[in-house]
Amino acid sequence: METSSSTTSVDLAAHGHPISDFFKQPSCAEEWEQYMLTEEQVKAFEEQGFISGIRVLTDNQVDILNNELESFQSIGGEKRDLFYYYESNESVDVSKTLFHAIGGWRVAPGFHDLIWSPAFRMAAYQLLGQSFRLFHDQLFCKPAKHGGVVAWHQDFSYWTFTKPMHHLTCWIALDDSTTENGCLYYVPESHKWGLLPITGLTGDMDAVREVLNKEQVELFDKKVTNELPRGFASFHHPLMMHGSYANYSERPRRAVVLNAMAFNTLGNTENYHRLDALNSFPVMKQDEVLNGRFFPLLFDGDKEIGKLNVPKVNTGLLYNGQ
Ligand SMILES: O=C(O)CCC(=O)C(=O)O
Ligand SMILES: [Fe+2]
Repeated sequence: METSSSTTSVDLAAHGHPISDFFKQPSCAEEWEQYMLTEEQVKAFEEQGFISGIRVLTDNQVDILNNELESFQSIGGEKRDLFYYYESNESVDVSKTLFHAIGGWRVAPGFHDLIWSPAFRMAAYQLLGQSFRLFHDQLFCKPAKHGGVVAWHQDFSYWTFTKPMHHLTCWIALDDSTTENGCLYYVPESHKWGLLPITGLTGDMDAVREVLNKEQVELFDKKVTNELPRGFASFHHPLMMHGSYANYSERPRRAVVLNAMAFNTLGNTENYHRLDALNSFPVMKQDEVLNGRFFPLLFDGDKEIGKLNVPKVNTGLLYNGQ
């Protein structure tokens, strides 16, 4: 990967555009077509709350990101401070390990340019139904043999310091991800449940059961696995119930997650009760659009694809605010 190092600064958020040749970018509307989700995929997302099996990275790109990820394990000083969140082991059960970090896109060129992945951007545009920004990225890594769980949760339960709810998550496998090494699971249609309270991210896997009603428990037991080869992604709705079990296998299970939000998402921090959790995040003011260099515009529909006919979700149905 060639980066233009003479023009890069320590905080890569200074660059609101790709800084390397990590991806070849479409240069006209027609070149976006190869990345377009079908009508059926868009419908499936509306009905189930997720879609899966979308290739976002080549093998070589996965290798580059895994090398950068390895360098994050021993990172210190100025670079370490760029992360909004960094926990080498977030597991409540300390005999297991879950590396969780937010903000890698500010630190290393591959992760920086990943947010401009054309496959991610086209799909996210279709599934959000409009132009969007980066909210943030995340790394979730479980080492071989003793990888910790990510308890069942809805992403938006952690994001109520923003509004309205018009967000999307893209989960990208950096290792082949299977039931053995702790792949993600989804509860199809749980995105229709409304917003549930936070019940913890890294402790008791099933803690959320306590806040579910009888019907929800029945659906909960119909969870599905989201096995994916490295380089492939799934996309899920901000109210989608998802989680992942421990990794006792001989292989690591690493993943990078891209969280996107509609271009006009606002801060909602005034009465937010977990402000401590936002200590290292950029300042987000009540009722002000989250824009500027920490929330780069990743896709401007009019500019990128003009009048090209693209299947998109029904935004009123999926994102009617919470
Ligand atoms: O990687 C995992 O196991 C959890 C990921 C997650 O919570 C997410 O993508 O929103
Ligand atoms: Fe999540």
